[in-house]
Amino acid sequence: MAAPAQNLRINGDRLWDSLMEMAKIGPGVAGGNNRQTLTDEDAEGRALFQKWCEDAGCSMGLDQMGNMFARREGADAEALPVYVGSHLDTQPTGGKYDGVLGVLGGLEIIRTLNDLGIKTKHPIVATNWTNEEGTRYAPAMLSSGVFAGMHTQDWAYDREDAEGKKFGDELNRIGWRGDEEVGARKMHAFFELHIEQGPILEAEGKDIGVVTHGQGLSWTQVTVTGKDAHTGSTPMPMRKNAGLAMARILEKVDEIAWSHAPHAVGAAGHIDVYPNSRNVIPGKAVFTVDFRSPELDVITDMENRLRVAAEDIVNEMGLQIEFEKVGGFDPVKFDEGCVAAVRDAAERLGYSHTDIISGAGHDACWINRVAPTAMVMCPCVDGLSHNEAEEISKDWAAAGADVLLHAVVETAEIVE
Ligand code: HGY
Ligand code: MN
Ligand code: MN
Repeated sequence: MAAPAQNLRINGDRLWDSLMEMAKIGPGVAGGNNRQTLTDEDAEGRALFQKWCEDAGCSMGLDQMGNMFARREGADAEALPVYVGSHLDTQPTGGKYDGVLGVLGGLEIIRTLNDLGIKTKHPIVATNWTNEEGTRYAPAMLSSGVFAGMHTQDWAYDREDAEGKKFGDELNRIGWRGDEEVGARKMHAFFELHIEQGPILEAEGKDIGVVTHGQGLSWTQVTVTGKDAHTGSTPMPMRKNAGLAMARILEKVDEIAWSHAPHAVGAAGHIDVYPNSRNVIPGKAVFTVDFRSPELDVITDMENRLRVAAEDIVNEMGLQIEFEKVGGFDPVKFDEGCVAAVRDAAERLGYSHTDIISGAGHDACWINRVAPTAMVMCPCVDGLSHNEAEEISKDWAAAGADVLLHAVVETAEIVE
């Protein structure tokens, strides 16, 4: 396959303008975004993405999980398409680039090929995966997971948010449930551009992360049950304080993760105490423990030690405990051919680059199970993400999209 010409580049201004335009939808309170999945804001962002894709001459597809597919025809209509995308949904205090850069980077590839009149043998399909974040509906990467056969659609439709609203009902409510069977689409390859969401690339002064692996993830929801009681009149020995038990368990979570330093990580981002009243000892605490590591046996060890430590704590305090696995995937090794296409692209374009393991989960981690897959990463300021202050530079965005363009076009094979 002929490699694309070195001077083949995307339009960085247009990509940046599109990022800023999309960021106006579902604004946060501190300059970032709150465009959570299946909200009206998500629907608005989807409509804008669809309009842009149609303006670029794409035909649109939509499956029964709301995954969006914008197809640019190839010279060989029978050839399996090269897919390129990420997610438009954000955290409640999310940034402007997490996921969005990958979706709009895919669109920018199509816009650039249109500008230059370049035809590829394989069609190219820009993609938006529903509910990558897993914040409103656990688990993360829900819809790419259904697409890859990791979850059933019925199970996904039954997932409930904190208000008890079901995923399937909300997808219908916003009018973005398609007819296509989920996972019926076959791919020649899948590429995802994403900000690193960590400090490595910026610290090492690298423009591009060539993602060889993704670390594995485990989400265990823990429910501790004690007894509501008065914070004033209840003697200390009589208390069954679920909040205190949770605090002791979270101390153990930190200790367990540190015991596998430097690569393992652990914390709880979701924490609810009930009834959450200033003068009531919490009778219940519900929290999700997030463990991650590039090594599966480390994840398994952390999960097992969590249960043993937590059981000991609640038994000693006379409380009850339940565990529910609400998310997880094994560490991922991306396709060597696709990874090489990313690395060769960075080299050809003269961008500094380094191999990297993804700390965060991505739709690519599931799609890698059904198609040759690789990721391109760009740095982010101070490695900060899942924070409204998330920031990247215009040059980083352009470099990442240039590399994505070359990797996609080389895989899709230029014909004229
Ligand atoms: O949790 C993750 O790693 C991703 O940001 N959803
Ligand atoms: Mn993301
Ligand atoms: Mn995210």
